[in-house]
Amino acid sequence: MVNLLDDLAWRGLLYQQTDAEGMEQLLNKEKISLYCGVDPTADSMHIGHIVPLLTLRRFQMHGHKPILLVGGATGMIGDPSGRSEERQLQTTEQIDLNVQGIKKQMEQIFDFQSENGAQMVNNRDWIGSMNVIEFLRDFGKLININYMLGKDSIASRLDTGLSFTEFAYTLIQGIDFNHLYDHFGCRVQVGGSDQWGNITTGLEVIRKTHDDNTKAYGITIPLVTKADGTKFGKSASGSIWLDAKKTSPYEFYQFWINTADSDVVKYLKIFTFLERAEIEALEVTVENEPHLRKAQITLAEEMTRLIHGQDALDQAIRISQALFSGDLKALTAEEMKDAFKDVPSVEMSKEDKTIVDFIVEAAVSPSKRQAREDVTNGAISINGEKITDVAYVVGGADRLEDEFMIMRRGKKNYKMIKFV
Ligand code: 629
Repeated sequence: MVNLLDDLAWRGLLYQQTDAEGMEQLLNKEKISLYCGVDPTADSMHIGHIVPLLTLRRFQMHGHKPILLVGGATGMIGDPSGRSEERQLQTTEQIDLNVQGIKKQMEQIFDFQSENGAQMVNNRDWIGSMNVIEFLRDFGKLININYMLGKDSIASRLDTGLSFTEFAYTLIQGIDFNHLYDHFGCRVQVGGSDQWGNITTGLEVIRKTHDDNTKAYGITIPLVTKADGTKFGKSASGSIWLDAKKTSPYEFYQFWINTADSDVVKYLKIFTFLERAEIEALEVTVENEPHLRKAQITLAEEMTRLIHGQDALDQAIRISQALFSGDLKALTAEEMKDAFKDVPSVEMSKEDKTIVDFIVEAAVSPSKRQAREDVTNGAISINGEKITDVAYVVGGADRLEDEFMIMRRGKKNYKMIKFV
């Protein structure tokens, strides 16, 4: 088996380390517990969250034990790291719902059964009951204001404004690390590069409350970037969520399929569990036969299977193929709705109309004359069925779920008609 740290380095997953040598020695000596936290700012995680989690899974595959922290307490405050503005507080009810959503997703990604099975914790269990005097006497005293002001997340906000609440956030995360160190034997915290300040606060708390033989470590993972300089993890319709209701498996699959050649090998390393030899073989295909997009297809398959399962992946592939070949009849109404979510749409009434009137009103063809020509030429189809008769009357049978229709003109011009 490959060495874990060598593998992480090869994948480009190591950004900063508090003590690289010390951690290497520790990992060579024993199986450890390590943690990463996610705050319940939404009811689902998005793909930006999963890089550190997948990294924890890589540790787990090498025998280490992941502790997955959901921030039921920190979520009530809001991490200022990497943000230029004060956050809006969320209600406790919303946070509780979000915690449930995030927990479910973590359960899908990790193995909880084996000897080093993952364990989930919620920092509300130890922070929630801490009173303010305890907080200030036991922990506030350990950390100097000067030390706090040196942190990026704090220094960068001194001009624009930072409440005491968000200022104190880093110490709460520090108390978490200390708590997990004491009660779960947790030795390492992993996070994205924005978490460096919070991770080192934790090490400071541990150092100040323990003797010299105690040692904990922090590592951060680089921000995932795109070669063209635009932000990773967004599509035309916004963030790429793990929740299938927010980002359908088909959209999720398409997101990865659309990865640029200049990014795809990097993403295979960061996101998949494929081995080095397999990734290097795919790298050759990007050079020699980029038009086949083998690397993108593999990436999309691996990611969709990991997050949504084999069935959802099969469905995403079927939708993609139907769109590519134009054979929409192979799709269910549900799949059509999903596949055409982002094409231009128009609202129309349910009144019966001839095909010619219909396509003019839907602005599929610019004029009646053109519409007649398009129909006769076989350029028009409804839900994948060609219409060549200019006298055809569009009616109820053409509406899917009595609600919508997909009209196509020519090879690739799709329009979604919504009936109102
Ligand atoms: C208590 C809370 C802890 C440890 C961590 C935390 C959450 C942390 C945070 N993380 C980001 C989040 O939750 O805010 N303070 O949205 C997010 N994280 C994953 C990566 C990240 C980071 O969940 O670390 O860098 C994104 O890639 O922004 O005891």
